[in-house]
Amino acid sequence: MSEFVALELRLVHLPLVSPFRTSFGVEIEKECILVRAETASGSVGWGECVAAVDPGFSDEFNAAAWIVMRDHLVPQLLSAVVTAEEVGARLANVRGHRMSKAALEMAVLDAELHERGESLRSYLGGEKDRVEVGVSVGIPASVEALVAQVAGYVEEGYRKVKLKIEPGFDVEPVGAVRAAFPETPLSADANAAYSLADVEVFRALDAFDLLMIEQPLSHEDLIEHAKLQRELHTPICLDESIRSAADARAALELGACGIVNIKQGRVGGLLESRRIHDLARQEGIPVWCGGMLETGIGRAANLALASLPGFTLPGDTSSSSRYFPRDLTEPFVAQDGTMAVPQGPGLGVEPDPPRLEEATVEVERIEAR
Ligand code: SMG
Ligand code: MG
Repeated sequence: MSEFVALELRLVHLPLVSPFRTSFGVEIEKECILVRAETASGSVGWGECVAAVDPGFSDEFNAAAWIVMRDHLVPQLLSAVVTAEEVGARLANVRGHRMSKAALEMAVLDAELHERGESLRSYLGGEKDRVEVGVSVGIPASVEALVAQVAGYVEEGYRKVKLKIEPGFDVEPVGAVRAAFPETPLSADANAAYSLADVEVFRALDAFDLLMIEQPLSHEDLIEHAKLQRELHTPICLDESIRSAADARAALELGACGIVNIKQGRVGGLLESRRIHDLARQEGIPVWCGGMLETGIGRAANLALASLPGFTLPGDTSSSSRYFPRDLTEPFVAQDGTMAVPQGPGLGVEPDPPRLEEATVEVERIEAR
């Protein structure tokens, strides 16, 4: 339980090592909002908002997230004694904006856990010291370039390679990678780029022994995913379509997927993520931790989440060097396809002050009155 005296929003820009292209757009530079929460007793907590510059992955984007946090969410957390568990209910009068709410919950939780001296992993009920990780490969210029890139990642030891697909770049590239790497656990992520009329594409992908096909159809759909799933052997994994535990329950009841990708930002926070994990586990559905090209702050939260027992498939949490020439925190490094779960209080990491200053393009401090 903490009393918050100030919350600071920071817009940061970090160069990416290479552009990341998906079916909905390309990201050349990482831009995100960090939240710094300060309690009356002097503890500090950090949160990272997974929204991007454009409303491509979802309807959330940074400029809107900044306003909704500053004007509608942050004021409700200041001058009050709140626990992380209460953040969701306290912010429920604002509809949607889950990525913003998740960032604030993360900062509140980090501060609270620092006050208690407890790690996020322990708080969430994580059981693993290291978690299996994979890598997500953007759409490249050619199939040859893709195969070469995958070769490097396989060499690095990643336990799963996820290929981004879109209409016109699907069966051929996935087939080429499968032929070059017959043993590598592979998946394909369409980011909602197809419709049921494309069923033949998925029948063809079905032949490549993929671990899963991620979000083939509309970001708001469950029913058509259930229809498609009945046509395929490969499990469908839902990402964009699952924004809450209620969505997950509906998806499982409908048979819309066999696997769930959990991203704390997409579902409104770590606590909702745990509810989805618990539900899926009860239903015998595997989950894994997705990624949103987070800096070290968000990646620390992902690793803690991925240490829960139902996360039985490798996550999209790759080494810092996969994303940034220089991360905001100490770099994360995968070894033999696994990554250590931070053990210190809260997230167990914090931004390096000079690095953070260098990356910051805007700061706004909102104080309790
Ligand atoms: O964090 O390594 C990462 C990115 C993983 O592919 C990834 N994320 O749909 O799962 C997904 C995408 C969404 C982010 S696109 C910028
Ligand atoms: Mg995805």
